[in-house]
Amino acid sequence: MHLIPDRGFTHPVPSEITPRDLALNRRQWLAAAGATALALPAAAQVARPGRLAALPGAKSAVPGAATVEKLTSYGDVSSYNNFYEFGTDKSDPARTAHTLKTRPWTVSVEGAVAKPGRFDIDTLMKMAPMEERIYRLRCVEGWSMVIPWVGWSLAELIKRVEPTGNAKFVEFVTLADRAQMPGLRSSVLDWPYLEGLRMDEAMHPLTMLAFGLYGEVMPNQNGAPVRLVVPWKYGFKSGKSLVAIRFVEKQPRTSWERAAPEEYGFYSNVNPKVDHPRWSQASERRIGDDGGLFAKRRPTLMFNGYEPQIGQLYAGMDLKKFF
Ligand SMILES: Nc1nc2c(c(=O)[nH]1)N[C@H]1C(S)=C(S)[C@@H](COP(=O)(O)O)O[C@H]1N2
Ligand SMILES: [Mo]
Repeated sequence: MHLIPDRGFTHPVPSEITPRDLALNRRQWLAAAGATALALPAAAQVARPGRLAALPGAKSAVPGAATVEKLTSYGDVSSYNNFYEFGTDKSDPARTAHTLKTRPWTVSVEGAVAKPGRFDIDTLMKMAPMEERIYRLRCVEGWSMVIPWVGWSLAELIKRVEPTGNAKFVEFVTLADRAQMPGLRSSVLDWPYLEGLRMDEAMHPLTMLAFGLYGEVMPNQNGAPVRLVVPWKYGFKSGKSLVAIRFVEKQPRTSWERAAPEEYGFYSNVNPKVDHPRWSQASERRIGDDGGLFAKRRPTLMFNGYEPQIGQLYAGMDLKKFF
């Protein structure tokens, strides 16, 4: 194993990528780049921007936890956001989320578990070793980013709270505090922002609780102090600034399903073959690509490129019906 130490981080070098990873990545890369890239790009180098407190993560061993694509810049990741609690414009959260108080903060774990509890955020952060994971994020609106998150698999928490047989789904609840979140005055969504996963999706090692990005604690606008990241689903499944995680028997009715059931299904797996009623999902604009709005669009990959890791979760399911 060859690791390049860099300001406390470790990064994979190409010699660590297995032949299988390479084959998969190369196919995805060639497809995405329109077959123009013959050589794989160098492994991502994550340097801290030096804006917030350091939160280093070790290289993750989870398959799929590092794409070989160029990272979206910290500037773009932290200034082009969807976080409706802070306004509906992409530029609103970066401007207004400074009012979010991230300490003290607790995450309540409730419902069908043998060991429910309220976890103080600083205790929660120490529950498992921090890992750096480079995931694609694909928004249902047709843009995407590549973000180096810091956190660990949600499964670590789930195993500790011991779900009972009645735990079939997991609900994720975001803070809803009018004093801190100016966007709550608008009724675009039913607050609090509520999302959900099936139990096997929540347990999948790629599903992550993220506490930071780019080697630093999470910027408020990206969902400080803790958010979900589910890389094979449209971005809205990844709830920000979580205050509760609930284990339930019935499939949750998420905020987006309540707002527009024809447009946002419970599953919302990235799927280039199933269009949103208002937007084609066949291709995407990578934020930061040369040409801005006029940059060449990239083909969207099935399950956002994570099909080898998660495809079997949906074996036999009609993905048009369960969109
Ligand atoms: N609480 C909450 N979480 C949220 C949202 C939101 O409006 N509120 N927007 C979602 C959407 S639509 C996307 S694409 C991602 C964007 O995450 P990012 O700003 O970190 O890129 O956050 C998701 N999580
Ligand atoms: Mo989104």
